[in-house]
Amino acid sequence: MPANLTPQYFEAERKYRAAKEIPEKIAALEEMLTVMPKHKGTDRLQGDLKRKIAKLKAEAQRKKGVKRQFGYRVDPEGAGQVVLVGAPNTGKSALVARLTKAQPEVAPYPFTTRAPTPGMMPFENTAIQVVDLPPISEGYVESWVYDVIRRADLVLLVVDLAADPLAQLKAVEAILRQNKIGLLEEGEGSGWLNKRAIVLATKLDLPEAQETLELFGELMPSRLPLLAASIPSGEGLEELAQRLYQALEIIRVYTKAPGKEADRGSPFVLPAGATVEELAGRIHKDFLGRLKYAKVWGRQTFQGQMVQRDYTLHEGDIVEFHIDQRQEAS
Ligand SMILES: Nc1nc2c(ncn2[C@@H]2O[C@H](COP(=O)(O)OP(=O)(O)OP(=O)(O)O)[C@@H](O)[C@H]2O)c(=O)[nH]1
Ligand SMILES: [Mg+2]
Repeated sequence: MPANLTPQYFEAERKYRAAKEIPEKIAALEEMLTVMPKHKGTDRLQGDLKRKIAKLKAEAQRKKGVKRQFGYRVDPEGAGQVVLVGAPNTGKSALVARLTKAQPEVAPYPFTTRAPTPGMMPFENTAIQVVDLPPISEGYVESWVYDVIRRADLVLLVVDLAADPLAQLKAVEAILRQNKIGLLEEGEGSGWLNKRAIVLATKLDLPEAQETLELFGELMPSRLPLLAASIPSGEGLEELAQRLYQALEIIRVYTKAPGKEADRGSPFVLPAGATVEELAGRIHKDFLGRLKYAKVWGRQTFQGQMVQRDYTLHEGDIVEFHIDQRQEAS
C-alpha cells in the first residue's frame, strides 16, 4: 500500500534533516508523526519515527545537567556527587550503567569514555549522583576532568583486579597530585585541594581476583578505604552504596507541620553538623528571618523537644518550625 505522504510531512522531514539540536529534532519528528496519514501502509514508518523519538529523548535525558563550555561541567544533583576516577578499562562506565539509568558506552578496550555521564543511584529514600569520567592516564587528560573532580563531593577511585591495581592506584594518584589534587597526602599551598576518596576494586568475578585483592589490600596505602565488587554479578554493590552514603558525611532530616505527620519519603539532605537554622534557610529565606524556635523528634532528643536555631541536627530528625506570624519585615 502506498504511504501517500503529504507535503506537510516532507516539510517536517526537511526540518528534521536541518535540525542541529536534540529538542529541534524531536519536535520535527513529532510533527512528522502527527501529519502523517495513519493506515496500514504507514505502520512501519510510524514505528520507525517513534523509535527515533524515544532514542533522542533518552539521549536528551542523559545530557541533562552536563554543560559543554570550554570542557564540561556537571551540575550536582541529589544527596551528593561522586566522581569515578581511574585508569582506562577499569569498569567505571560499566559501574555507572549498572547503578543508574544512565547508559555510558562500555567496551572491552581502553579510552572508551570521552565525556562525563552523570546518573542517579537510588539510595533508600534519596539518590546519590555518580559521574562517569574519561580515564586518567599518563597520556593526555583534558583539564576539565580535573575541574570536575575538584567540584565533586567524593572520589571513587576505580582499579581493576584483572590488571595491576596497585600500579593503577599509584599512577592515578601521582597524576592527580601533579594537578594539585591530593587523595593520600594532605598537601598544602595555593590551588591544592585534598579530596576524600574510596578505592573500589572491580572484576572480583574473574579468576584469581580474590588473591589479587588480598595482596592489594596488604600493599595499598591504608589511609584509603578499600571495597571490591563484581559489576556483572552485583556482588559488593550494596555495600558500595552504603559506604558512599557514609563517606558523603550528610544527614537526612524531615519537616512536619504542627499536628501533622512528617513526610518520610522526601528528606532534606544537609551536611553533617548542620543546624536548625541551616535547614530553615534551605526551605526559604523569609522563613529563616521569622523563625522563633523549632521542635525536634529524634534519637538525640526527647520527643518534641523545643530547640533554638543553633541546635545541631542528627540523621533522621523530624523538625517542626514555629515562626513569628507577624508579617513585618525584620
Ligand atoms: N568480568 C567483569 N568485567 C567487567 C567488570 N567491570 C567492567 N568489566 C568489563 O571491563 C571492560 C571495560 O569496562 P568499561 O566500563 O568500559 O571501563 P572504563 O573504566 O569506563 O574504561 P574507559 O572509558 O576506557 O576509561 C568492559 O568489557 C566491561 O564489560 C567486572 O566487574 N567484571
Ligand atoms: Mg568508560
